[in-house]
Amino acid sequence: MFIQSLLGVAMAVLLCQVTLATDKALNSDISITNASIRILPPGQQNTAAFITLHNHGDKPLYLHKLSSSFANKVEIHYTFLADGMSKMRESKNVSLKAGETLVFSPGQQHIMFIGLKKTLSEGENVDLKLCFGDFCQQVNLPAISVLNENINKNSHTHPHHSR
Ligand SMILES: [Cu+2]
Repeated sequence: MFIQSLLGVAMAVLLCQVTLATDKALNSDISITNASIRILPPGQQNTAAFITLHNHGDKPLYLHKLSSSFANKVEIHYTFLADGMSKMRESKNVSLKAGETLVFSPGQQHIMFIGLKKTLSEGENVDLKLCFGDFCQQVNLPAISVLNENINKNSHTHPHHSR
């Protein structure tokens, strides 16, 4: 009898966990900090944005789409060295495990705004939409001139997608 009720409880707990695991991810599972977008000298078509994402939910989140009203295209890029030059390439299938923090920072993995539609001015808020699985999160990126950037003095800009 005792064993049976114990089994019943165990089953209930198990079923409960299964139900939780299939629940949809919530917006509250992601927190966004240290957001900014870089203002480059006039004439640049592309720029980089930086952000820290933290998944405090209990399921992995897949960042599968980024967009902004300020750019034709928004991509995630990673940087690498080739022939002594810093290069970058699009990073696909970006995900955050449960509890994971993902940092986009100057000279490292970053968010690339391609084909800027407007000239950015200091302090202006640039919208960015990040879509994870079945929900999207909107964030405002304050624009900061590359000259005022003090996060990483060693960071440098490089021609992007030039031929
Ligand atoms: Cu880039």
